[in-house]
Amino acid sequence: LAIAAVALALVTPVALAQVTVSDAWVRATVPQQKATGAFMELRGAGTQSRLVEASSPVAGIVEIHEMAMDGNVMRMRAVTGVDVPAGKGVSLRPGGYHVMLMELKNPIQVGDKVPLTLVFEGANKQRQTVEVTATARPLSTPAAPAQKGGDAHGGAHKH
Ligand SMILES: [Cu+2]
Repeated sequence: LAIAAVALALVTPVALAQVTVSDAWVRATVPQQKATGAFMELRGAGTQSRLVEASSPVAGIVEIHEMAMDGNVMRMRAVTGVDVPAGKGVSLRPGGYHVMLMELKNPIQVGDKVPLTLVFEGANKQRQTVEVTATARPLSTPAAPAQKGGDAHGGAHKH
């Protein structure tokens, strides 16, 4: 009976009640690099919610950033959050939204597992915390076509 209960718990559609996060990864760093980006796929819950906060033990400061073209220069800026519409997918990826890890305590090596805590806020202001593990991928990952203007997650990142 206990086993049946566990199995039932696994198939209960909790996923509908919360945002699901998949394919989380972090860009590996080179020595002296103090900031990098974390990327992932978000899948909206049954109702609209918003990624409002992120943290990680590997970084002193974690912000939610957006990259966008400013004239013909790609810039990034901190945003107050990322909306995740009900049931819709939102990508955090190079060239767009990302979780910015700053004041890195150590270089992030390819293959490292980086814990991230994401906080989502629902329409009712209720907060939901999602823990994910992001795997570090090489700096040169050709993950997006939007890498014009150099890699802003390298030494060029300024605040
Ligand atoms: Cu950034």
